[in-house]
Amino acid sequence: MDERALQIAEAELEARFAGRIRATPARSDPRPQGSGPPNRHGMPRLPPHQLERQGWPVLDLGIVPRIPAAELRLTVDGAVARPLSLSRADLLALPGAAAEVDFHCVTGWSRLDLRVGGVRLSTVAALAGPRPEATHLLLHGHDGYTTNLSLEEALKEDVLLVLTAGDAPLPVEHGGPLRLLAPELWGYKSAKWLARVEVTTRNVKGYWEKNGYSDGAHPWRNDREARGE
Ligand SMILES: Nc1nc2c(c(=O)[nH]1)N[C@H]1C(S)=C(S)[C@@H](COP(=O)(O)O)O[C@H]1N2
Ligand SMILES: [Mo]
Repeated sequence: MDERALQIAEAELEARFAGRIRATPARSDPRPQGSGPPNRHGMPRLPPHQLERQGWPVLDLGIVPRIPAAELRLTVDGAVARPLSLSRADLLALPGAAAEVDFHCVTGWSRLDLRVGGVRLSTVAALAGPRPEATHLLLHGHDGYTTNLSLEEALKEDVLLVLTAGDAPLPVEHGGPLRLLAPELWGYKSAKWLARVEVTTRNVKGYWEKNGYSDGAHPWRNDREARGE
């Protein structure tokens, strides 16, 4: 797909989901909990019961896959018109994106104003072309981790496939060479060492969503534990 066609496909996909994106809790909650001045979307900068940390803590299941950047492959498959297998060079050839984001871990820490770069997930989604019946994604990490996202959360402009943090390649302990970052949801939605984006036609829960944490994962509603969803 040439760059112009990709831009159009991405704009069409965003238009299809614009209403649902605006209605997500992190953009529409009339009474969000938390403290501090408004963040980029009008929510309090710190969700309830969170403590700001200066560094960037590391949290995962303890398996650290080491994928040389040159061997990176991202599979995008499932309910899509065009399944993809993207190398790092393929990702770098796409329109790039950078963002300053806040990162909130459900265990109580928040790291504010992280500078990250890469490619918007919506760009890669547009390239693959989710079929009309697609509703969710299941993200797969090289460590066997999984997490699920609704398309209205996944297609937000601040959801990035992250290749750099600060001015450096994303460190391996934070999911390098490639991770996802979904800053408006609890950190467990932000899959590290991303191997595969599976587009699904129903909500298939991931590791923590099946093991006790909330599937909605909305920080400003203190939405932490699964409640028999
Ligand atoms: N592949 C993979 N991704 C993962 C995890 C994991 O165990 N494996 N843990 C999640 C959790 S619970 C959090 S809070 C963040 C932590 O990211 P960080 O270590 O970069 O702070 O990664 C998320 N993504
Ligand atoms: Mo977490």
